[in-house]
Amino acid sequence: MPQTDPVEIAVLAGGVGGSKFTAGVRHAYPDAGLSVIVNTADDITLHGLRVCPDLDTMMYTLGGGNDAARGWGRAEESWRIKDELARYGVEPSWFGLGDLDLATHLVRTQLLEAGYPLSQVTAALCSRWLADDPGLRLLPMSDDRVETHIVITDPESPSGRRAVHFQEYWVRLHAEPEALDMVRVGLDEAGPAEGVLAALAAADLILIAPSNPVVSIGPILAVPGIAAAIRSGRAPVIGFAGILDGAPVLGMAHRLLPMIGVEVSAAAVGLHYGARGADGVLDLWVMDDADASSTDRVRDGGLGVITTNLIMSEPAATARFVRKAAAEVGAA
Ligand code: FO1
Repeated sequence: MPQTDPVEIAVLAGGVGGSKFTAGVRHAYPDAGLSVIVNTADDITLHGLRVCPDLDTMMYTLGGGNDAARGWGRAEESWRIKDELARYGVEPSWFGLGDLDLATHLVRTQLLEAGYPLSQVTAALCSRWLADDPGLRLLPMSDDRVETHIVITDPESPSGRRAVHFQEYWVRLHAEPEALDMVRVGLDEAGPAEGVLAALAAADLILIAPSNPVVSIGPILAVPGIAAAIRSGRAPVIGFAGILDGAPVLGMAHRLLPMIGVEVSAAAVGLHYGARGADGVLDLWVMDDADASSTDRVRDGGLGVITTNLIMSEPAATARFVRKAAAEVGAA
């Protein structure tokens, strides 16, 4: 049967890995409508400003303004305000807002305080960064405030435990303390942001980026209504493993997977997302060739699987594996 390129694509993604992946999807399908549903459970308010790290990483990366070496924040950044805040002894000093980046958070915070939902604020910010690509839309997973907190041991607390914001766990504590539990504040009452359900309904292909399954993809799928819309939709759904040969390609997912009882392996993450027919969300799970020995395990779990080279060395490499996977579900 002849296959045609998808006209509309929806991607679920987190920050650094998610934006690399999305750049590859754009390379594969330059003419498709591309809606990226981005995790916002990493968001935090600092110095009175609302910071949305995954949305910003996505916006700067796709808009060509990111610092590629650092992975987050602006290229050619300076840190004068951060240094000045430190001179005042203002905390937190462990989270760096660059001078250029600060402008984004100032604009976002002002618009949010004026009453605009995050989805519209994001569209306003993207009208600068993504003006050259009108088919590309960044959608926060929710317009409601959702924040992941990680529970760690604290001998000084009466309960022996303490919950810290995900950013504190990730950036200040480098994910070193064992993650005992996770609280997603606001998630149960949250709903999909404006445009999210419409993007999923319009999609001819849904792609789950190789982002952190616990704190990036997990929150998106847990927003009430999103997983159900994916499961009941007409579009084939393909997930891509961010774990290769038992270790994350980027980030520290290995510090969080044990907390939700999932082994640190590509096969286990695929089975965790699950097959659509069995209450999961996937039609196809894509793992790196390094994990070829565990394809039977995934298939035995009722999930379709292929392996390929998943290293996102450049957008063209990502585009190759995305197209290969799409062909597998008849959506190349
Ligand atoms: N990551 C860091 O490791 N240190 C930082 O100081 C830091 C600041 C920062 C500021 C704005 C922003 O959008 C992202 C920032 N990140 C920083 C990245 C970041 O928050 C995390 O890597 C992600 O949330 C995990 O996906």
